Formats: sequence, structure tokens, C-alpha cells
Amino acid sequence: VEIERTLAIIKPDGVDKANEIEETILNEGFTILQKRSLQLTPEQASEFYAEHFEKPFYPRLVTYMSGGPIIVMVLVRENAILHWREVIGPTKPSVARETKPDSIRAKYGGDDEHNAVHGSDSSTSAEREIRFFFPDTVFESTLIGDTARDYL
Ligand code: YYY
Ligand code: MG
Repeated sequence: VEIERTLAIIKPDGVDKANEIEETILNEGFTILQKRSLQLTPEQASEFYAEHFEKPFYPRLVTYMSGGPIIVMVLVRENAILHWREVIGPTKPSVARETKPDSIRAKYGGDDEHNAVHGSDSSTSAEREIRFFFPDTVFESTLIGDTARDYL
């Protein structure tokens, strides 16, 4: 059994549903290992989403993600990265409502740009993203094995 860590963000439009979202997180068997509330500067949002630099939606995304407080969390679970992506649903809330009505983005997302939550999409991303918000994190990979068990 592979115990993994992933990074979750409750985005600015999701913060007023933070209690419901956290309840879903716990019901899905995640442990919230770390949690912090903050507001990104535009520079930090640009860096976090650097992979999308070339995309037409990038400027809007940066403005949106730096436009209000967010809540960042490190989640731990078996198969955490993939499972969290399943729980949040497809990127676009309109698609999520069509194909995965129980997902967080279906329930709490607004229009396609305001989709309530973020989830790391791979082990490499999870490691980078966890370090981005929790720079003191010590780990050799997102698979933390016995170390994680101390928190479960
Ligand atoms: O990983 P995920 O958040 O599901 O989607 P990405 O393709 O990485 O895009 C990041 C972020 O950008 C997405 O959550 C909303 C926004 N976005 C957008 O506003 N318009 C798009 N066509 C695609 C993505
Ligand atoms: Mg992504």
C-alpha cells in the first residue's frame, strides 16, 4: 500500500465552502497533514502556475489566484494524488456537473475559470507544490511510507 502526499488548494471562490470541502476530504479518508491560509502575490501565483505560461487563460488565472485568500493543505492517503483528482472532478465545473455531479468542482465550482479547488496532477507536481507552500518539508518522494504512519 502506497501512502502518498498531495497538495490541495481551496481557491478564492471555494473558501466560503471550506467547511464542506474539508468534510469531504475527511470523509474520503484523507488526513490533513498541514494546513495554512494565505493570499498569493501575483508573482507567487505566476510561479505556481508557470507550466501554463503560454496558455491564453494564464493572465486571468494569475489574477484570480492572487485575488483573495486561499487555503493550502497537504493531504495524506493511500493513492492520494490520483484519489484527490477523482474527488475534485474534471477541470471545468460545467463538465464536472455533466459527468461527475458528486465531485467538488461540480458542487462548488462556478464558471470554468473558478473551479473551487486544485490538486497536484502527478508525483513530481505534488513534490514541487508541497515544497512551494511548505518549504521546510523534508521528504525524498511523495511516497512517505512509515513516516506518514506517524500521523495517521
Ligand atoms: O489541473 P487542473 O486544475 O484540473 O487544470 P489545468 O489544466 O492544470 O489548469 C489550471 C487551472 O487553469 C484550472 O484549474 C482552471 C484554469 N483554466 C482555465 O481557466 N481555462 C482553461 N481552459 C483551462 C484551465
Ligand atoms: Mg493542473
